[in-house]
Amino acid sequence: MRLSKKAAGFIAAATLFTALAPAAAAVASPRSTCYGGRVCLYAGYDYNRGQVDHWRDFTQDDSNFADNNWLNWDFSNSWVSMNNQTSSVRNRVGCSATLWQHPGYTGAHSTFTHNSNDGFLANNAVGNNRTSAIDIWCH
Ligand SMILES: [Ca+2]
Ligand SMILES: [Ca+2]
Repeated sequence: MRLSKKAAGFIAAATLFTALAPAAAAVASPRSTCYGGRVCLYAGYDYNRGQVDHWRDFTQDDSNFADNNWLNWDFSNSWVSMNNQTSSVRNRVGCSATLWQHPGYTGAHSTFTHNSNDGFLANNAVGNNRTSAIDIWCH
């Protein structure tokens, strides 16, 4: 069978798409879904899409992240401190939650309502890679 140039181009594009699709699916973090009753923090922008998958979720206040490590995608300990490393957040905890710049709930801060998402903390008051405490209002 002789293909027209246009048909051949379409087939090439379709083949390319098929080849790329599994890779594109793989870059989404398996932890980018944040389950009910939690606030989920991520070390990378856009809930770690295409990045090292360091994340952690919270169900209650934590006044100092200095003693918290990120979890890996498989829930194992990354042994990387999450202090001053948060870049995106999803809130599913059922009330507002505030991220604070300094331990003990001081300094710059940003509040996220229930069911909100922010994939880019650099344009928030708390800023990128500055969060050191979380205050969950429903407790
Ligand atoms: Ca802590
Ligand atoms: Ca933002």
